[in-house]
Amino acid sequence: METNLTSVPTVETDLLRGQDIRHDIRTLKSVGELFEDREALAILPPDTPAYEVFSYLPVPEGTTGGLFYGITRIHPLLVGDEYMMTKGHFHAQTDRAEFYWGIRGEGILLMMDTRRHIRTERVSPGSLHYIPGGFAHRMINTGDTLFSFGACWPSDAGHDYETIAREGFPARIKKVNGTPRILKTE
Ligand code: M6P
Ligand code: ZN
Repeated sequence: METNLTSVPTVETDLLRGQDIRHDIRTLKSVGELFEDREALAILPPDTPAYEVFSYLPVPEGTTGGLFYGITRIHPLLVGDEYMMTKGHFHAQTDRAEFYWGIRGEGILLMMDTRRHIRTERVSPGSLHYIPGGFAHRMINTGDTLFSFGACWPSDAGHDYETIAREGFPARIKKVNGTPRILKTE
């Protein structure tokens, strides 16, 4: 008996294609509150794309035992002297871990545990990063080109954005004399 092959998504370097792929564009307007320099933010067009997320969510959000896959592309933008970054989040199910890996360009992974201790890793094409449960995570584009990274996380992890929106991370990544610096703020 013959049966049809199921069509699957395709990964093309830092693009995810297929009928079940979600594509979200986050504009400067939606991430503006992350940045320290509000005057620098005010002169940039609010609808400028800040970063894009392609995601493949093959099971419903919240499913135990499933996995999600994503590719994020952070545009090379500076708000004042601060590099473009993701919002960053803890997982709603705090013990859930995640893998990130570098695909294109250069960046920094900023992680923070619940005691607000930070850990940073340099991200470049091919680098692999394990984010343990209980660590908030944010990616920062520290280069002059598009920075893309992959992600794989449990489908019941969820996103807690509120804690970061309220308390932030205790470090900012800025361009100082032409190079990225990790500046602790507390
Ligand atoms: C990765 C994953 C996603 C996340 C995205 C953007 O692809 O961690 O879960 O949504 O990065 O990061 P954030 O949600 O923090 O803006
Ligand atoms: Zn995550």
